[in-house]
Amino acid sequence: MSHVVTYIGLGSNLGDSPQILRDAIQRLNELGQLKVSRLYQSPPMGPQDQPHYYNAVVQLTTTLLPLDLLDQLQKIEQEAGRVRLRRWGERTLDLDLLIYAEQDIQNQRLTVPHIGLLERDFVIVPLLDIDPDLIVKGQKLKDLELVKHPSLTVVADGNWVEK
Ligand code: PH2
Ligand code: MG
Ligand code: MG
Repeated sequence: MSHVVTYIGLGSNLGDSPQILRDAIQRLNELGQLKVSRLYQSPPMGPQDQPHYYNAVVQLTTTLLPLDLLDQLQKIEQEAGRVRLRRWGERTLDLDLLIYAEQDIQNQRLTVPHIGLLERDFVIVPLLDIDPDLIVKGQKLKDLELVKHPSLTVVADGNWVEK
């Protein structure tokens, strides 16, 4: 089994979001080796009549295959008592598989790199915390225009989570 570097986006805007994200990261820690971004708050993309999100990204180095990793992410979402009220709407916990090594994956369950990645500052800015030189779909993330005027704010530096 070889190890692959993957990135997972975390979001929450229902319940005690910082604690929900911390608990999720404890669970992700069981799937491999983790690096964790800072913790952010960001205004909602999609319907505007919902609370701000808490967002973060983790780098997970794992031996899990993509669909096995997806199964695990969905299990952790369910264990958090995931409630999802509408498309792009409020949710207890969202775990999105953003990047899986250098692979392009397209099947019924999964699109990797994640479809909206290059348009979402709440994904790109935390990704850059972990790897300032990251390239996705041939694009250096730090050169993207939206990195210069991010709409998100840092709510916790470095050690906001015990692993
Ligand atoms: N997730 C969504 C919809 N809108 N907005 C922000 N700021 N952060 C999110 O994680 C987010 C969102 C659906 O997954
Ligand atoms: Mg999402
Ligand atoms: Mg999702």
